Amino acid sequence: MGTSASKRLSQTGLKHCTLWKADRSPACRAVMMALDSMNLSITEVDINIDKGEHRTPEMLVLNPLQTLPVFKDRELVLSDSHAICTYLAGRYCDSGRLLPKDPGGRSLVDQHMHYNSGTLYPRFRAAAYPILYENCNFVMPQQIADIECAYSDLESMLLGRTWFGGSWPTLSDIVFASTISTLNILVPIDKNRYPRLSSWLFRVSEELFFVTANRKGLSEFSRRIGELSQVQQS
Ligand SMILES: N[C@@H](CCC(=O)N[C@@H](CS)C(=O)NCC(=O)O)C(=O)O
Repeated sequence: MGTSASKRLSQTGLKHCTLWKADRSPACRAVMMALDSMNLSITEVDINIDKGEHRTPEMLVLNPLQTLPVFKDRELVLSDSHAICTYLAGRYCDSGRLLPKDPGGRSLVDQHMHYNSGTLYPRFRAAAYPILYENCNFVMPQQIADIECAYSDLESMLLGRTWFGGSWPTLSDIVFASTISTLNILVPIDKNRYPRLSSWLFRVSEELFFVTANRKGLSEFSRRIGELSQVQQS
């Protein structure tokens, strides 16, 4: 377990906030991208999931669900990446750039976060966890089919749009960027079948927040999956 101030882009320091995270985790990377996108620096504590550091008595007091990320701002403790991103954007980003202030724009971002939480993320877990934790060395056919089905949904959602939530990257794109870039390791996105999704992934990968806060953990995930499975790593 190691503690540091986040030093990716780090401009406005919020000393009273702490994030417990593992770079390999897409949910943690979403929060890290949101922080970098707002140029916020907080205390970060690296947790080793493989060593069970997220299950220590101290961590269980903060989050009985035994998942990461966990976030604390003074007395407030949050343990869901979507809630953390929304809180940070609502509390510390006045412009409404990441989380639109108008009810329509805000609902669209909420809708995407529900899709991420309710559909994409469970499909990520179903594909990755047997490899990470159960000695399976491939992505199972049903999981591949479910992920392809999600790619098809996402391709439709991008019709006529450059970004998911608006004319610029919002929390929708940040939250999707972490999950979809990770799914792409497990089931590569075919650019002929999903041209809009693959262009969007290329576009979002060029954003500074992705470079500073997603790439390293994504490589770590890719390397780990490569060691444990027959999934081809690019
Ligand atoms: N809905 C939660 C999901 C969090 C979650 O499942 N985190 C994973 C890491 S990606 C975790 O902590 N897994 C614990 C484990 O692998 O034992 C969120 O978005 O924060």
